[in-house]
Amino acid sequence: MRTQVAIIGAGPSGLLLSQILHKAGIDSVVLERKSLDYVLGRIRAGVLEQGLVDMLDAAGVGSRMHAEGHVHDGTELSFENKRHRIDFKALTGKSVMVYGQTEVTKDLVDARQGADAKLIYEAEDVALHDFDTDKPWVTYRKDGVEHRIDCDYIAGCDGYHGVSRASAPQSVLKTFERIYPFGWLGILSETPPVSDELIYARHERGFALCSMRSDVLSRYYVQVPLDDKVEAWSDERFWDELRLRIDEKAADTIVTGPSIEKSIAPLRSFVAEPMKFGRMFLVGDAAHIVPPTGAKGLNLAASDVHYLSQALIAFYSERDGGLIEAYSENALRRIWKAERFSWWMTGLMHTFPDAAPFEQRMQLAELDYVTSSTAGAAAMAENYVGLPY
Ligand code: RFL
Ligand code: PHB
Repeated sequence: MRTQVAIIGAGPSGLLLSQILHKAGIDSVVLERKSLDYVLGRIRAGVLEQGLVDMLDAAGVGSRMHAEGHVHDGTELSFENKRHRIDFKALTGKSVMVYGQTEVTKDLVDARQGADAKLIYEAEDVALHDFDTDKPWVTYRKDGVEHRIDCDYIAGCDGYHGVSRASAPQSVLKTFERIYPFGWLGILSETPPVSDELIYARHERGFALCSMRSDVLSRYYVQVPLDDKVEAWSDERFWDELRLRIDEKAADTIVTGPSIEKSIAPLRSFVAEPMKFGRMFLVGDAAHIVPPTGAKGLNLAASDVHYLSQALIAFYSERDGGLIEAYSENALRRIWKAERFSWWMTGLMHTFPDAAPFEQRMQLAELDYVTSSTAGAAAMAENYVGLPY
């Protein structure tokens, strides 16, 4: 088989890239290791920046998001038993969209399948070849049969544990990493959200987040030690702990119910440089991870897709390879700023096991500053709604 762009991974970055290229008349094949059901069963991000909303609209997959998603003009920070609102709209003129990554993925799959796309699930042993030449190719096995795809470019959209970054020349690859000494225990429950907007709560017992997917579906998280096991957290224990960490007003009004999903995710900051190796590109989580505190992971994957799709479109329509050469540099400039914001918000809101009393007071002083100074609030709001592409 031959295609113009071979895409590894059918997460949001691979699917969005494939859909945008399709709209521009560029052919691609997407290879995914897991089944479609598995991919659609993952509960992940929930907050979309305006930039991603605009890309989904331009890709022709925004209609369900506008009908079912919720526009949020601000968020709340809770500490010392009080909530403080950060008004995104007033401070930046922008808002965010609350709409689950699972739904974005589903909308993209529907669009790709509707367009008869080459979307290959359960592709085993994907391998990347000769991307340091101008004739790269990819191999995989499906139902016991070996296949080969010849292409012009390979997009590695296969997440943190994928094969693309592992295939890059390790002598050229530089990585930067911070592992945090805690994780997030998250639950999904069929209950109405406790508030109209997200609540990010700092408490001596640890961070908590009240988020949502719809008027009848809530997503809550509590910070837990890295070695905690999901089995140790009954629903009752989860709700009791959450109530202790949020302000009393929220704790008194929260509606609890059985969880329909419960999992623990570790927190990590990670960047791989560069993001281009000859004719192979890294995109999204394959190149970088942020702790979820700033809601940036999915949005960063989308900005990579923006830079790469524009570069490929310029190449195929005008034979101009300038943006392709600049892809890594352009994407990384924005990535490092989102890494900084996610690291900053994580440091501001979490309890660190070895934090001295002085550092705890610094957190509170910074929260007081962010919630009482227009400049402090504007800096947070500008980053949360998303820096320009
Ligand atoms: P994905 O979504 O990991 O997709 C990669 C795909 O590649 C496949 N794959 C392979 N396919 C073929 N061959 C191989 N060898 C392969 N190896 C892997 C995988 O099966 C998968 O389908 O990466 P992508 O597309 O770059 O998208 C990134 C986002 O998924 C990620 O950044 C966010 O989900 C991160 N994230 C959050 N981001 C936000 O913006 N806001 C949030 O609120 C937020 N919450 C979260 C999150 C991530 C979480 N994780 C990872 C557990 C909450 C959680 C719990
Ligand atoms: C979520 O709803 O899953 C969510 C929202 C905001 C975050 C992280 C996760 O910062």
